[in-house]
Amino acid sequence: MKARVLSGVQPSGNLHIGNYLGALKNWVRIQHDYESIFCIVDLHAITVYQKPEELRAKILEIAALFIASGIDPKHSALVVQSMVHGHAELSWLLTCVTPVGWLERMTQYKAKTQAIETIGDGLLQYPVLMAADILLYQAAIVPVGEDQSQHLELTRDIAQRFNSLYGATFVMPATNLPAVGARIMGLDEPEKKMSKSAAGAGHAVALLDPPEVIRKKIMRATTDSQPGVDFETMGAGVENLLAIFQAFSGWSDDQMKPHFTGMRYGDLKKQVAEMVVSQLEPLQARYREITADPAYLAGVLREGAERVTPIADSTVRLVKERMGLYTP
Ligand code: AQP
Repeated sequence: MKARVLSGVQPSGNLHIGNYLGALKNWVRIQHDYESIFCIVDLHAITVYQKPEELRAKILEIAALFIASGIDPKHSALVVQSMVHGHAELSWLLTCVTPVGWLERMTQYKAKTQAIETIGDGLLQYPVLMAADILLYQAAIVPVGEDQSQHLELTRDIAQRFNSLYGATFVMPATNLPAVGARIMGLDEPEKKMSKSAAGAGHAVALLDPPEVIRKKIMRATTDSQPGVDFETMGAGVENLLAIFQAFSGWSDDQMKPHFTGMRYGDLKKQVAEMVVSQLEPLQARYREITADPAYLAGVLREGAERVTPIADSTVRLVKERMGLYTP
């Protein structure tokens, strides 16, 4: 039996090239080596307010983008998190073994709650729900961007704590980061990671941005005051543009260095923009085909939920038994 892979994306905004290079591209690369489950984690998205109609539309948009990016629904299960009850149920069971101090230490929790007056409990519980997503399927491999490394460590801590309290139950999941593109930075603020919720119009390239918008955003990206690319002294903005090029192209370091050394920033940006446009145009064409057939997408999501529900149910049952709940 193949080991299981699990990962997910929140339907909380426009998917960007950071999500693609940090997560989706890697999923596509490894999906056939494993039994693969990819989730649209809508229960995570509602930890901050989402307009209901927009959220419903976003869930389908993200599912279509998974397939357009190369996820093969005949092999990999595409799952809307809220369609499988085990996610929420296991999350509660794991909440009961998780010290609150572990959750308060999470950097994403601290960052997300900085600007909020009333902090919803869901934001604190977010990493427990993520642990539940992974442990529910006994996933061995979790391909994510670097920002999720801390949450993965916490998942292992929760699994270990549960195993030591109640006996060996959970597989320890390993973090799988892409070699290049694990942390794509904002084009306007290269010291901050590219993020769906950042406000700036030039911050992120969305996967569905038209070519002209992509070109404009990349040509306006923040660089530094040097005349051209110097791999020894470059600033974060230039490093980020090169990372974007390398992650999309698949070029090695040995190809990157001689090609870009000394190149003026205007030319660098043009080459990055054309690389991104050339990679996203076929993805966007596939997206349009998929969304032209809503019944197909609905079928993929129904079938995905049906495929994984027995796995989820058996884990929840095992956990309940281990904890001493009544399971006739
Ligand atoms: N900038 C990034 N570089 C590389 N990988 C990234 N990921 C996110 N941003 C980058 C990876 O994308 C996957 C899905 O992310 P998510 O939707 O679960 O939430 P997020 O990481 O919180 O994404 P955003 O874009 O920053 O959304 P908001 O602004 O809503 O918080 C994950 O594997 C993540 O590592």
